[in-house]
Amino acid sequence: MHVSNSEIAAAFDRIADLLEIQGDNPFRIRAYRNAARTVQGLSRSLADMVAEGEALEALPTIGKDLANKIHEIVTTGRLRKLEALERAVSPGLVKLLKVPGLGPKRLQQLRNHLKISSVDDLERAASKGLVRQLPGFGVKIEQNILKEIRGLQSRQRRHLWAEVEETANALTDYLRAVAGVKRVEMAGSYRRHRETVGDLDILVTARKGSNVVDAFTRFDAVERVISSGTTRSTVVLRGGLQVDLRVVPQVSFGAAWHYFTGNKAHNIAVRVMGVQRGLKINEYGVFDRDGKRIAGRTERDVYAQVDLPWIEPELRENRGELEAAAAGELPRLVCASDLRGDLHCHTLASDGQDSLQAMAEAAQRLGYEYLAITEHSQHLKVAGGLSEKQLLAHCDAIDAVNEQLDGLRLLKGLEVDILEDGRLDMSDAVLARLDVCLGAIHSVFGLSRDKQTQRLIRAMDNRYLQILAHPTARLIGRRAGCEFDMERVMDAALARGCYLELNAQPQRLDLDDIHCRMAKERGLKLVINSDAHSATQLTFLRYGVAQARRGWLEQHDVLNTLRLPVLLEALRSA
Ligand code: DGT
Ligand code: CA
Ligand code: CA
Repeated sequence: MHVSNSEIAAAFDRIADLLEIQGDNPFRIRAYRNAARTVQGLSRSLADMVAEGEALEALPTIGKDLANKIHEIVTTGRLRKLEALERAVSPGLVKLLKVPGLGPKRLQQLRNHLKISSVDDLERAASKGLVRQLPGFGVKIEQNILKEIRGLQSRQRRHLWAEVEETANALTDYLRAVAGVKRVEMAGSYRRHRETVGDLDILVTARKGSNVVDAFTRFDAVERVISSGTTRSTVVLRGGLQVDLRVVPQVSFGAAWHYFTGNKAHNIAVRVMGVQRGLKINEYGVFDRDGKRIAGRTERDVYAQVDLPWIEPELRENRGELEAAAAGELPRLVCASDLRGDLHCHTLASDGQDSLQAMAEAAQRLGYEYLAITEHSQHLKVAGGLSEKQLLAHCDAIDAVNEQLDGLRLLKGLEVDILEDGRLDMSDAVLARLDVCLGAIHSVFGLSRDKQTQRLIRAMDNRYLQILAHPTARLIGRRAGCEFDMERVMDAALARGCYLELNAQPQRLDLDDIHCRMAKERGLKLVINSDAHSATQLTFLRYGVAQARRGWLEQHDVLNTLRLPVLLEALRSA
């Protein structure tokens, strides 16, 4: 049995929810929430730490009691405290807590007077005007509840970052063209480049009298206006994406941008640093003891007031970036222009949509030094996998294109299937002829943790395998990643001179940010690959770069920032 960090974090969050419904001590509730966040952000597996007898109390926010609970869940797979709470509280009530404005006290009233025990119950009662009759509720609160329930329903789905990119660009272009608008910037998880976003947050500065809020609600993709005032508005677009707009004065812009970029934990930590210096920091600015605004125009000014340099949005997750900033040890994050090529793409020869020639020309236009052509192997029949003979013929075709290319070198590669037992779906004799060999799992995702770990390590035992492609095989929102021991796989890769991929396909982004950081901490380089199935998809590399930045990666942590001769040398010694 292996209990993952996410499962432990989810258990703690759930305990916090249930305690809240019971009206328990707020400090205890916060302790569980903080612990959940700590656990979620760890790069090491708690189960492994327990197995190795490491002291969990050394972790921030984890005291003796929580350490015992982690121990219990890791060794028994159960948490008696949680089980007892689950028995005591009805499940519909847990969801009700998510309705903003409904504290545990009001929940009790709803339950006692109207027998409400689910979001649906509440919506029905509020629509019938029953909620307003309860002592302390009233019409206004009833309407708010209804509004929030509807918001909650539309907010439930998270959207892939890449899915909303076009909308975000269209909307900011549209707002920039509105009369009187001076500045338009994205904030929130979108600016932090999380792989998924709950909603979009946009900040605007405008001249007095500008009708920017009005214009916003008339954007052609708006389906429903949830709220609209003089300085803020919330709308839902077709397809269900919610967008929050806020109009802020120029003197506050930096403070507001910092606040609404988040994340919340980062904000709170910065605010605490302010308090330690006798300053009040909020979305309007930084204020001294006399309430005088001493900063707020730019983010840099806000950070400077707590003696920090400006911090890249991708790092703002309260995962150690504030400590690193204070110590002058922020990473110099990798950027798109550091990459010299791409080591994973497909052409018409397997399941790609463009010819070898078209892919090469596109890569040339992007200014790459190299592009590896890596079709599937025959085991993956649905994707037109190549037989040995077909692969050798394809290599000849690549050679022929290379003859005519200037500046760009096509590398002969393969995305070979890793079979269930860890063998590769191609003979060593053929693999020996390639420049690059990626190995990937495309089936039997559900092996036990041990078997999956062994499968991946055995694949890397093959001396020709250089890169483990989309290592967990997850599809965001659709398929959880395979269960295996990531630390062991990374150590095995290091020992064999292999590399792991950060696959940039927006629904994969595999490895994720936390795994990227885990690799970096071990000194394992990653390869950021587009896995393009068409010429236009080569530009997907930028999503991978964003994820790498969230994982604190620098230029030297990424293999394909190397010049071609150095890269080839690194691959040969793999
Ligand atoms: P999302 O939309 O779920 O992908 O995530 P965010 O980070 O975009 O969150 P959102 O849209 O709810 O709020 C945008 C930012 O506003 C958030 O990252 C931090 C800030 N913020 C929101 N609520 C609070 C709060 O209660 N306290 C503090 N300090 N900041 C908040
Ligand atoms: Ca947001
Ligand atoms: Ca928002």
